[in-house]
Amino acid sequence: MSHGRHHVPCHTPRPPAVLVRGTATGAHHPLIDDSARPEDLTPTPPAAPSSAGVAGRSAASAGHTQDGYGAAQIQVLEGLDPVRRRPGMYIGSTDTRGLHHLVYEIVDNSIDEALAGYCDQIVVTLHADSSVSVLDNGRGIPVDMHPTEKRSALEVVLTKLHAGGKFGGGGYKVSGGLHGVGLSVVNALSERLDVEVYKDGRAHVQSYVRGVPQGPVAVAGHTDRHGTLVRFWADPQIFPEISFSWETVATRLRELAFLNKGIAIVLRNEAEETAHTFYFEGGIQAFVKHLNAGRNVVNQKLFYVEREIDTTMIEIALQYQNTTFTEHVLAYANNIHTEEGGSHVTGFRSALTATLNKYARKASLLKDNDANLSGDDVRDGLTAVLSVKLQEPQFEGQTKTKLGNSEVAGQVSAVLSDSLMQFLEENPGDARRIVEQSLTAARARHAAARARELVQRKSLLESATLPGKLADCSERDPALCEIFIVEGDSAGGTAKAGRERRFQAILPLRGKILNVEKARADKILANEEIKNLITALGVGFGENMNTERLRYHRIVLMVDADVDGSHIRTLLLTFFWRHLQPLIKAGNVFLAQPPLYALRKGKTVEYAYSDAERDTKMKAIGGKIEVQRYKGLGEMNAVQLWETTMDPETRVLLRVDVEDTLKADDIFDRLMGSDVAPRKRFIQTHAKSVRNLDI
Ligand code: 1YM
Repeated sequence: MSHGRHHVPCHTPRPPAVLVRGTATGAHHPLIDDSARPEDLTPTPPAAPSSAGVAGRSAASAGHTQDGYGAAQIQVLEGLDPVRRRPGMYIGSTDTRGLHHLVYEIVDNSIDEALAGYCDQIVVTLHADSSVSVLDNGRGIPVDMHPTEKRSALEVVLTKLHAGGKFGGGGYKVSGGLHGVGLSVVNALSERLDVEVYKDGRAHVQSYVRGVPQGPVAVAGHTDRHGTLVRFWADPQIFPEISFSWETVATRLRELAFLNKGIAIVLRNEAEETAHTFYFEGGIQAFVKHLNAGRNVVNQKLFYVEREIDTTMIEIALQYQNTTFTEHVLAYANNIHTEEGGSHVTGFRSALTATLNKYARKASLLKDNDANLSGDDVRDGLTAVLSVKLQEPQFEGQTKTKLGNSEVAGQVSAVLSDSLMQFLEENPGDARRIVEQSLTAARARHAAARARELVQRKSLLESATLPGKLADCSERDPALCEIFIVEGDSAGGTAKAGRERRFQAILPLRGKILNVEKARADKILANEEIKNLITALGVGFGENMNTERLRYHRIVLMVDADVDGSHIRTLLLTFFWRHLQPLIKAGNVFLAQPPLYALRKGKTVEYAYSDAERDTKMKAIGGKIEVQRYKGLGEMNAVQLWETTMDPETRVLLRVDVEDTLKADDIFDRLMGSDVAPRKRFIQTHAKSVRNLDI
């Protein structure tokens, strides 16, 4: 980091050590204790600032017109007039937010001085009279005569809107949005402002009223200290409310202390005689720890890098947590919280994603066939602070909190890629835990995407024409219509031949349909059988599903009474439960109950739907009975199928009715998810316990 801005030339003659007070405004100088003689002047240490910083001085008075000050005053008034007329342009607003901005503008000057390497202490005092003072132990604002302005540099800084820019160049003007014009803006919006500069063994003082100097810079006495003290009284003509909030100021000072490690920032409350010091040796590392306090962290060792690249200072700290699965990435450019992101955030994100993927593949945590982790995946549970400091920040966006400098993206990305890869390789345990957290996020993301894509596909499905395989009924009133979803083309053929065509439709499904529990939306909807089913039912799919368009009020699943059949039934039920749940809840879904046995004696045939029924019926019939076990629907002819399974007069249908939906969710999860063991157990326990008889 380069040091300092250009010095104001020091060879110009110093202004006479004259104190101007009791001027036309009649304002009292709050920093001056007239009772003390100049020899008594004892400098107070920077850490304990007070208005006693200058304890006394010789009082010589000078009239404005005598030293030609009048003209300068008019000039100043005109110079700062735009600020007083349109304060919002300079500080955003004149509400309490804008009011607090005044403090930050001054503190920013001290921070700049600290970043230039000349200052390590800043003391902010909230005074009992609603004024605020800021003291730093930097070099002190130059007080030499300005060569062209014919006034002291200090006065120029406090009265010229673009003084900061003019004096600057070189080093970092890191501070906020006003780029060095901060002091003059605060001065313009203050009912009064006093400044003291401790420099070269002297204390220089000057006082302003609404931006107008009440005299030239005066030497008030001797001092060993160095630094700048600015105390201001916000102008009630500008601000409806002029009292400051300790909490608000403390929050910003804490943030600044995090962002600028090694600077001690003290906040004093004069009325309550309290003081709080914000000082973080670790800087943004401490910031991340603070953000993650009370959370369960994933990587024990925090990642941290600080590097300068092409005059851009880059600092990144990050640590994953799994207490909440949200992303907390705070990005700053020149100490400004860039809420709208920008180039530094872009570089950060791309490097994080690329590096974690690269590492995950290298460490075989991602296999060749696995898709890359996405940006969202790698930011799940991430807590990070990214701080860049650059020479000429460009702020864009709605609220001017988006960093525009495009070169910063590559700089941040280069620094992070490099250092993060090294960190992961040196801390394999933490690295594995981070990647695993991202992998978990990826799985969750896929599940969510499934749901989203369903919605997007709905229009496609709604416009489709009825599937060719559907043997539709002629009745148009859905309340009177039934559809049999039949396993296999051959059983489909039999059902078609046996049905009552007027109100019964048949849709044959070829083989096993897709297990929707394990497939993503795109795959589900690419599945021909499922597409046919959805179009036949007519209700659409996803978010805009409309059950009122249901074309058949009875949906009957008709499968073989064997293992394959029960599997197909489970697959269908899973699909209905996951994607057409309202139909189940409305009681539209049924299971056909084909008989397990045909019991023949001579020309009469009886059917049994269970082993128990078979035994009872055989006893009742008596004699020699031919028992046929149906292994599939295909073993029945059309008439038999009609009589046993489809005829509303004689058939038995089971209505699918799920009372406890949460439990059902869990069951389908275990039944159809990727874990095999629970599925096996469940099927073995429940396969034969379907009850809930209807019709
Ligand atoms: C309580 C507010 O303003 N501190 C401060 C400001 C300046 C310097 C040091 C400073 C800067 C430079 C050289 C330089 C400023 N100087 C100027 C200007 N605290 C507070 N501390 N010497 C001292 O940048 O080269 C503007 S701000 F323009 F006069 F140099």
